Amino acid sequence: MTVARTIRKTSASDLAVLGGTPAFTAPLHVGRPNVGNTEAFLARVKDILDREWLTNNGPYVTEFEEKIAELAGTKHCVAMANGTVALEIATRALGLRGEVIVPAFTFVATAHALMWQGIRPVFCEIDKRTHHIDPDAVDALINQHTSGILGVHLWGRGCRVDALAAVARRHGIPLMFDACHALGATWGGKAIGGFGRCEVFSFHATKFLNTLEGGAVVTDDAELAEKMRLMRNFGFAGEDRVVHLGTNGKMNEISAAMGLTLLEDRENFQRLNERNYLAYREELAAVPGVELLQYPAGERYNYQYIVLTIDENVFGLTRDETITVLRAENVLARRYFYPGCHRMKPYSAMHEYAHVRLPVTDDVARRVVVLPTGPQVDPEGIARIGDVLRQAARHAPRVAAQLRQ
Ligand code: T4K
Repeated sequence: MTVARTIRKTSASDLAVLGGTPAFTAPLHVGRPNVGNTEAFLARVKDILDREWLTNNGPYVTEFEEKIAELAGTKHCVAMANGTVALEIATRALGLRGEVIVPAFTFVATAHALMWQGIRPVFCEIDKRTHHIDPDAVDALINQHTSGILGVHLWGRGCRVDALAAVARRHGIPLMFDACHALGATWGGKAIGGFGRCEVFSFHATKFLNTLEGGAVVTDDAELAEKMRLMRNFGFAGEDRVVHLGTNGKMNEISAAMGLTLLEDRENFQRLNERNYLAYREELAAVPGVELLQYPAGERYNYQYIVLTIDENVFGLTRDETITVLRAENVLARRYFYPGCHRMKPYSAMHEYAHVRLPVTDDVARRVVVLPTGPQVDPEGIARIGDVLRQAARHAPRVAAQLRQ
């Protein structure tokens, strides 16, 4: 545990950015991996080495797929090397081409997975309140080139599945989801994983459940699952029988061993993240100009993302100044997914995107701060982070003057 418990911030001069001692003795990262039971993981690794079966649909991958399908409430799970390859294979298996509508406020892999295979991502506006793709804006972007809709359950909260499904149905195009943040979450009481034609999870080190690197596509569609299984293994249907175009998207046994080990602790990680979220909610409730993105009651979440939006006119500091203040305290807050995919290369440099105007995305991307959670953080540490933000708000003119010098 890296929390330094000694430093309370009760005055301006306590702030590290104004010369005080940092609140934490070691850096608190956003995305510190959940590691789980090391012995259980190493026992599985030994088993893999003893068995001398390292990849290509080994027994741990198969078991991991069964457990993820169960959690997602789907008939099939196809484990992959990472979430990006899973997105690429899923969109290709669905036959998407031409244009696909995606939110611009997402990790750039959502867009790149399309562009990588010559599909044009059409960037869509989001809802200011939820940060999710806006179904009305999707509807307005559909034309004769549109082959699908790729919704994103950003921050692990389900986006407006029903409204998106209605748009997709009306236009007769497939709907799929980037559920990379949303393992273990529900929407309308039903597990995320079973919506649209398929959904994609990421098990990157920074995700709620990691397989070091990894991803998966879940679906109820047996034919689609079979196609994706071929695609992730070069199109091989037998030892020397290639029946499909394919790539190498396979998950290896060590990754699956990590995933299985962490699944055993999943509920503990979820409870710990929820405890942290509730502590942040209490701490930040009275900080002017700081709004915590809420996880509304009635659904299940993994609470992996603690997301703030800063109103600089009220808080007194810009988002980037707020991050500087936190980093001086060893709280390595991050700005995600800044500045939005439409403002990143290659998209921002392409004439097709020159006229894209997404004011809500721009505004949200300019104001979001993500804070650390997971086992490295506890309510006492969160109280320290609350102190920092309270003092920063109270003494904002002095802090701003120092930072703008
Ligand atoms: N769709 C969405 C919506 C996504 O969010 C993502 C991935 C994808 C698709 C694609 O899935 P993958 O192909 O990645 O499976 C991270 C991750 O690299 C990325 O997986 C993730 N989304 C994205 C939201 O965040 P960065 O730039 O924040 O990662 P990185 O590597 O700088 O790590 C962040 C912090 O975590 C570091 O400051 C330190 C800590 N860390 C990281 C690693 C890797 C550790 O403490 N230990 C570690 O092993 O992108």
